[in-house]
Amino acid sequence: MRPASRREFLAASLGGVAASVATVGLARAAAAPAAPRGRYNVLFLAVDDLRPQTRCYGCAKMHTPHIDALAARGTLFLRAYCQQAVCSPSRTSLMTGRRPDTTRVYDLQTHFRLHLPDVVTLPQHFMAHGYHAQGFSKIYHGGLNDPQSWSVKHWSPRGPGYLKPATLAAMRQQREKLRAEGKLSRTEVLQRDPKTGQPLKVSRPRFRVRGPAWEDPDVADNALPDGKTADEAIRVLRQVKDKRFFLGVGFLKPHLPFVAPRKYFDLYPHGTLSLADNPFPPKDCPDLALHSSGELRAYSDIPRVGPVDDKKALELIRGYYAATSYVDAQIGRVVDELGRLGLADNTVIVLWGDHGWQLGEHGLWCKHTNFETSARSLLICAAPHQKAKGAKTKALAEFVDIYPSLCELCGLPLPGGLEGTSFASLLDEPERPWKKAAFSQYPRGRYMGYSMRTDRHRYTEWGLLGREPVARELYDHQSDPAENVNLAGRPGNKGLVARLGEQFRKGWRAARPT
Ligand SMILES: [Ca+2]
Repeated sequence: MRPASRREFLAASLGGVAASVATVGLARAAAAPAAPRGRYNVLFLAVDDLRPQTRCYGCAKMHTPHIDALAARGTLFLRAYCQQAVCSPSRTSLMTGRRPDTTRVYDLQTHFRLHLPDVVTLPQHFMAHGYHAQGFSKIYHGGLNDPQSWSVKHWSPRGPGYLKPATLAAMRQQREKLRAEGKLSRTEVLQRDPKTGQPLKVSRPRFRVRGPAWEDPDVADNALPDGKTADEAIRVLRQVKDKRFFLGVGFLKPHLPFVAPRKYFDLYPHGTLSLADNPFPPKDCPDLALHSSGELRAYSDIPRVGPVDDKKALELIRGYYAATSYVDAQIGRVVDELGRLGLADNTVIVLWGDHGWQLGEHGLWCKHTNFETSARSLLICAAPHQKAKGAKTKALAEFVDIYPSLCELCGLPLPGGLEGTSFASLLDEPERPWKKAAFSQYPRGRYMGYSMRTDRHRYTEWGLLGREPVARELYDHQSDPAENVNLAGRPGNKGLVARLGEQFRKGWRAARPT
C-alpha cells in the first residue's frame, strides 16, 4: 500500500476539511563585463548528505574555508528545510519545484516523469530561455537522471569509491561470493518511457557489496570521484565561459562511505571530537519517528543490530567531518575558477546539501526522519548584486523555493505549477518577515509523517490513509532546540496542539509570506 498523500491524509483525518576567503578566486578578472542584472549564469552546487556542518554555520571545529567564503559573499540560510530527507525525493522536489505529494516520488526507485511526464525541470527551464545547461555527477539520484534537463549528455566521474588495496580485495571477494550464490543482482529497469526509453521505475537491489564506512587513502584529491568532478567542471567552465550557462555540479561526499584523502582526516586529530550529546530518542517519541539506521549498517565495519559503540561513533564523526572538508576543497576549486575566468560578477551561485544527517543524535545515523537533524540542511545563495552580502537569515526557507529564486535572480519568468516562493528578496533584506512555516514529510512503511516547522515549534503528524493520525510530535525550539522531549501528549498543550494542527491543515499555501 502506498503512503497516503498529504491531501488524502488530511482529507481523511480531518473529515474532509480542505487541505489544502579564499576570496582570491572571487576577485573579478578584467575580461568579461558584468551582465545586466537579470541574465546571470548559474553555478548550482549540490552536495550529497551535507548537513549544516560548517564553520559558517557555527561549527567551530570544522575546516570549511571555501563554503565559509561563499557564505561571506552571499546569504546563509540558517533555517532551510528539504521536503523529504532522502536523496531522490528531496532532489526531485527541488529540481521540479514541486513537493513530494505532487511529484509522488517518495523512494529511490521512481522517476518523476512517471507521474509528471511533461514537467519542466529547473535546468530545463533555463535551457528553454537560452542557457547552456550541463550536469556533472549527482544532481538527480543515481540511475534516475533526466536527459531532458541538460543541453549535453550528463557527466559522471568514473573509478572506485575506495582506494585501499585491502578494501578493494575484500569487496572483490564479497562480490564473487554473492555471484557464486546467485545473489548478485543489478538494478533492473522495470518500466521505461515508451517514447524516450528513459527508465521510469527501477528495481531495488537485493544485495549490495559494501566496504567499510570510512577510509583515508593517502592520495591526491582527484584520485577520488569528487576531485574528478571538480576537474571536469573546471574544464567545462573554461569551455563555456562565453555562453550563458547553468552548470549543475554535484558532489558525492559526505555521503557514506566517508572516503577522503588522508590530509582531510588529519584536520581532525583523534581526541578532539565529541559524540552527540543526545544519543537517545526524544522522550515520549513515537516509534514511527525513529529508524534502525539501516543505511549505515550495510557497511562492513558496522554491527547489523544494536548500538554503534563510542569508538566507532567517533570514527564516523571524524570521517563525516573529513569528507565534508574534502568536498569544501572541491567547491573552492570550482568557485575559484569562476573568479579566475572573470565570471564572479555575473554568476549566481547556490550551494545546497540535499538533506540533513544524524551523527548519533537521537541514537540515529543517516537521514530518513522528520527531525530537525534530517529536515534542515545547508543552503547558501550568492548573487552578484545582492545588498546584504554575508548575512545570515533566520527566515524559514524550503528547498522547493530554490527553483523560483533562481528564476527571479536571473530574470526568467516562472513556469506554472511551482510550489515554492522565491527568496530573492531575502538576499537584499535578510530580516524581512517571511514564511510562517516550512513543511517536510517522511514515509515509514504504510504511514506518512508530515512535519511543520514554525518559528518556534516543530509539529508532526503520522497517519495512514483513511484514518486518524496515529501519532503526533511537538517540539519547542525555544526551550528544547535539540528536540529531546515530545510535548504533544502533555495535557497542558492541548490548546497549542490544536492551534498548530489548524495551521498544519492549512498547509504551505497559507504559510507563504504576504
Ligand atoms: Ca542525499
